[in-house]
Amino acid sequence: MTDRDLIRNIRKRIMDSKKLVVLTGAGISAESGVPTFRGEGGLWRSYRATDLATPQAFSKNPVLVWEFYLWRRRLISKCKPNPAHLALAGFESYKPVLVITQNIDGLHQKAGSRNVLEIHGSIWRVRCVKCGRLRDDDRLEMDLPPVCSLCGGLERPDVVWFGESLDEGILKGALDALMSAEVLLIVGTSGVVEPAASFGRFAASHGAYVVEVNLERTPQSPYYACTILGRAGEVLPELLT
Ligand code: BJW
Ligand code: ZN
Repeated sequence: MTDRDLIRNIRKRIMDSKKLVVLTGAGISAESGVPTFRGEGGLWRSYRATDLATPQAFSKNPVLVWEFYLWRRRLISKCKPNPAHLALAGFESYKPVLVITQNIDGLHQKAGSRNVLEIHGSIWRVRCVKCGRLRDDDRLEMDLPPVCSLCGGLERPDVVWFGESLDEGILKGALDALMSAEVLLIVGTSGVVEPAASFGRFAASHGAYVVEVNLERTPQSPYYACTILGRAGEVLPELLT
């Protein structure tokens, strides 16, 4: 099959299905200017992003971890949704779309997507480590570390770090959708971080036609119906508009 035929085939499957389910990772925001985790962008000062995204790093040095997240807030605040985010949001006028995202940047919502499950949390929310209170917080500057006005506990970004569990309700929502998906689009994720790395295989085992869009093949590619090699900002508008 030529690339053109493949794209036409996938478009038809999407158009014939009741609902589109999408799993996104850092790669979908790369063309907006948000650095990915693995690869050149994944460094801040001399630290690897994945070493700072841990409860151990936060216990050891909350101010350092907060500086990293504030730096990312400032960076993300300057980024706009790209044609990939916009194509997904625009597709809601044809079909129901559920976006399951590992990204904490909020760019899907900014593009207009209304049905987004943020399985790794949001950089725009904080959580008190002592009393658990959640609150929205979009400040780009603050005294560090922030403390809870209710109990005086330390506040942390409301994101999911390595070794932490995903929110049960959100995970269940994602698994339910994956189980009933006819087509699953997986965009810009390296497929190495669990449990999201297994979502595509899970959906495929329940009958979904799974399409991956990435610059390169991933360890999960062998389990999917096909991989389209290309930039999300170019491929998604081709598939969805
Ligand atoms: C483009 C592009 C363009 C670029 N167009 N494409 C089972 C086996 C082994 C280990 C585990 C396991 N179960 C759990 C674990 C431990 C751990 C894990 O998976 N470790 C592995 C690394 C080995 N998982 C967890 O701890 C999870 N918790 C959990 O499972 O709890 C229960 C449990 C705990 C412990 C043991 C057992 C069970 C939680 C994971 C939380 C991940 N958190 C982070 C940080 C979030 C907050 C923040 O952003 O700061 O989430 S880490 C980081 O990785 C972030 C991302 O969401 C996540 C995934 O990264 P992603 O999105 O795939 O980005 P990249 O950079 O890796 O890839 C980008 C891709 O885009 C590349 O492929 C590019 O080619 C592509 N690309 N430009 C298209 N223009
Ligand atoms: Zn508190």
